[in-house]
Amino acid sequence: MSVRVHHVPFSRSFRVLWMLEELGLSADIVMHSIRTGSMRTPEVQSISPAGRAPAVEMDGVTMFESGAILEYLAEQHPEAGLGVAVGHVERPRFLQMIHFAETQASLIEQLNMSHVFLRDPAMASPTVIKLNTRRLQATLSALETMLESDSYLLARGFSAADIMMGFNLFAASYYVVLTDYPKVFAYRDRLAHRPSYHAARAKDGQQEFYAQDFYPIPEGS
Ligand SMILES: N[C@@H](CCC(=O)N[C@@H](CS)C(=O)NCC(=O)O)C(=O)O
Repeated sequence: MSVRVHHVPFSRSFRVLWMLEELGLSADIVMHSIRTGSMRTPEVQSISPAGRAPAVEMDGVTMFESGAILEYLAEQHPEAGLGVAVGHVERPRFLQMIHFAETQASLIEQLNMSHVFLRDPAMASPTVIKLNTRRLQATLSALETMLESDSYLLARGFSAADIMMGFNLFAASYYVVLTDYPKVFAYRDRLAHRPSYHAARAKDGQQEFYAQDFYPIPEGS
């Protein structure tokens, strides 16, 4: 399969790089930057009209939306066992977790906007930051109740849903103390030990968002 990925380091397009490593597929990776707006070109927007990463071409098929791309790749490569077939007892949970990952990612995105993307940090609302942090914490509490020890999101084992969620957990820890969620913390560690994760990180590029390791809720919120 010939694959071209428009990628922003440490963004949701990392999920595609990770999935490709799980599948043993190589890709032509085109690097972009959110700060320079380099996704807003006719070439990228012909694939992803909103100019967002990931935007991919796979054997002439173009797609955006990381969850849809991962589901498609899993369907194209059923032998890898990274998707769940229609009719399988775990199909509802698979779909649920793919989409829940985006509920969580949207909260991280809001926090990124408040903490790292505004030109003047004084423009951010401490109240909104507090609310979004609490909402992010609620998604992690939910995940904590859904995870078993020594497991992935599905009882049948590692799947594309873990890639969707796993990416988030490396970004969430800039805003929440992940050790407050022991099963989630152990789960992230489990994911981080997968060779595919390391191989994808080696291709990810330098993140240009975070200037510190942790961004607490501001005083006075
Ligand atoms: N739900 C979409 C979200 C895509 C998205 O918003 N990507 C961000 C990077 S994580 C982006 O390209 N942002 C560009 C911008 O905000 O200008 C997905 O999962 O692919």
